[in-house]
Amino acid sequence: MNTFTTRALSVCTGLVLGLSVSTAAWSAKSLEQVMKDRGLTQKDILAAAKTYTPTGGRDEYLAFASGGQSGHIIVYGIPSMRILKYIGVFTPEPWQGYGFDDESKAVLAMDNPGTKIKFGDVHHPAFSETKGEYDGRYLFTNDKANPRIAVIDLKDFETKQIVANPFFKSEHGGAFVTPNSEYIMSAAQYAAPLDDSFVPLEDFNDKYRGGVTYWKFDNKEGRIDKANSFTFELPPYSQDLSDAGKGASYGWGFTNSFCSERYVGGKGRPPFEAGCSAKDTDFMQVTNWKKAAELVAAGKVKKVNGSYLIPIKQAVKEGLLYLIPEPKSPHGVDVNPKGTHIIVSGKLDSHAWVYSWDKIQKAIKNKKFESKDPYGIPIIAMKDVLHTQVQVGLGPLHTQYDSKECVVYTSIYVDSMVTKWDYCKGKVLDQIHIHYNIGHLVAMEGDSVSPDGKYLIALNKLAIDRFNPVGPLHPQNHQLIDISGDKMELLYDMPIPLGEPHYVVAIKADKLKPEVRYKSGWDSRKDKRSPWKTRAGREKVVRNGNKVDVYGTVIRSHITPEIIEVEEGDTVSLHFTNLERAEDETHGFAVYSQNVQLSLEPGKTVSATFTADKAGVYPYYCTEFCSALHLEMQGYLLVKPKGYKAKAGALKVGQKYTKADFDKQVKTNVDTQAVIDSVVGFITSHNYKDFPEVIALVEDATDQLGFAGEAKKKADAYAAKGDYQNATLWAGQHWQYQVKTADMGLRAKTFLEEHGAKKVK
Ligand code: RUQ
Ligand code: CUA
Repeated sequence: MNTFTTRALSVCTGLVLGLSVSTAAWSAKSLEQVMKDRGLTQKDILAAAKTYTPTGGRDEYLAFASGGQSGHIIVYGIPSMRILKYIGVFTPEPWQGYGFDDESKAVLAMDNPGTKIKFGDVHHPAFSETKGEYDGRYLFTNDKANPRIAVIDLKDFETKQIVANPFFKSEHGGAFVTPNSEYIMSAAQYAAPLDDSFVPLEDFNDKYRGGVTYWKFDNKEGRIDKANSFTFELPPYSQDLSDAGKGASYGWGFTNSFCSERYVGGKGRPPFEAGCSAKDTDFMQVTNWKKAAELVAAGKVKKVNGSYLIPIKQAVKEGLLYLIPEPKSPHGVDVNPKGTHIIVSGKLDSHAWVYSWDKIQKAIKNKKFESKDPYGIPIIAMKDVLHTQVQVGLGPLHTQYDSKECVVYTSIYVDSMVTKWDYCKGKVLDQIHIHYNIGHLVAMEGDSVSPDGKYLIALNKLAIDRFNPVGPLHPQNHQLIDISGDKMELLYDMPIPLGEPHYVVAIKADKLKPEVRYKSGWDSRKDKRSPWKTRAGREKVVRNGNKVDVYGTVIRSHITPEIIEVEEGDTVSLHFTNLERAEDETHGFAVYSQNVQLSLEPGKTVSATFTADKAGVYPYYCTEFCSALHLEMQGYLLVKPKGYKAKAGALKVGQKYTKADFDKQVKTNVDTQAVIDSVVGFITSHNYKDFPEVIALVEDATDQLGFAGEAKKKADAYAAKGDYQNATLWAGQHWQYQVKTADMGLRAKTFLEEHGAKKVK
């Protein structure tokens, strides 16, 4: 029996044995027994049944959590709470080659010369929207520390663009999206001069400023259009979160502030926290982006340092900017799905305040203001626009909307709970205790015009005793809550071991249609064919002075070229294209001591540029276990000393092959072909064309078989010349391709068997 059939058979017997063992284990212990052994209650079992996702099962929603100081986005499924991916956004992420290949380095360097800044403080992710519904195309998020916004394409879950705010020195309140992704809102937090100059704190009131930027999003290009974005200059009130109006309030934006006292601590004065929480109210800033955009388009807004800036004076004159008092040190501002009400919570108040857009609009229309702030901005009296005020608990922060009208959930920081309440009638409906100190919370599609309800996730700031201790730095705790009934039910604790997620957005999983492969030779960061795209058989090395470009390819299980020779001092650019079309056949690429780690998903082309400044031997290899011969996916970069003369004579072979070796390999290949034929027979005798997954596998298998044919031709040609050394090696390569073909074939066959394929002939 040849090696391949032995392997296939042993896999089969392993499966059968495995099954019988686990069946025995299942039947040996009853559910009651397991519950008793693990101390589980009926309620636990019910919670488990609501979240447990059997092998192969998928989640109904996908959550995208900000990764806080990690600079990443974390993707997980709901209700299983299984982490699916970390997306590198503001921080290099080697698994995805992010920040290690030339293409993604360029993303991290956008508005960041020399990639000096290597981290981001990610706070608020937001989905792109169409008519106020999440459309599953893009995700935006902010960096609070180095005021930036990133665009992530949900076709491949990769970061495509980063833009830095032209005016701010910090940016907490972003990203918030207008209903058709016309603009992405992001507000400053800590007031500062709007340019990079030094301004003494004595001039705080006059020269320090805040603001809110409306980044124009080009929906066709999928990129932020910096040139047509604009910023409202705002007073030095620390702007906090924003939300875009929708429905009734479409065209407007709402931005909180705290420290409207304009207090500056330090130098022996009481700290910021005392001075910033002295007044009973702060200001909500109401901005009209639609009218502002018209002014910009009409050429009526001036550019400052290359970007549109609407001075406070102009905004007031044009009726674009208003203030409304809101509760002490507010945090969240959340517009309801219809856009008729706005809920604001004051961190130092126990109430959530509901404002009526209808009343706000009337006050603006009738020019009914109670006064002006020191910067001349009209202030609308709170009593004129308040709908209701509800006692929800101590330290309310953020509010999420349910699918049921008027029902909302507010996170209560100090009391560590979630309050469910009715903002129309102004009454509390239910409360649930969580562990500990909740910040944000999210309901399914909770920021859209049609929230789904169903689940709520509490993003707790502290985990304390919830998980096995792992040192002084604890993971974060996301708690899953069932909100489908009248009473909220806590279902699950999920540790998040990466940064501090501030906010999560959750989208129905079937709205996302990520691709499984790129068009061949694709530069994923620029979304177009790479100039370095290389096809099989066209690999080459091009030297230009001391610049060496390597056009290479990778495929199971070899890297071409396998030997790269350069000279000490050369600038080397490696450009690799993954030739695979098979799903999940990603190859990696690392070179000894060059800080190179590429991730080559099927079809992708990426580059790595470095200076070969030291003569030596540098092995390189594939970093993803991609096939049985993954470890053999290797090569050598030889950096020759200047003026090096090659030795005479050919490479000495480590092993010699004879006709007998060749014949033996040929026999193996014939036997393997028989296995392939039988698998192919099985597939083609079934309705495999009804299964797109199988079609893809068959295509890949056919590809591999094509390569096998080419290798066989070479083997036969060498054999005909009596060169059994090369004939045996090429016959071996033929067998390698056969194994890959069979691997694909068997995967397809198993899939058909498991998915009830029908016999057609
Ligand atoms: S934050 S806990 Cu959105 Cu940065 Cu509220
Ligand atoms: Cu390719 Cu391992």
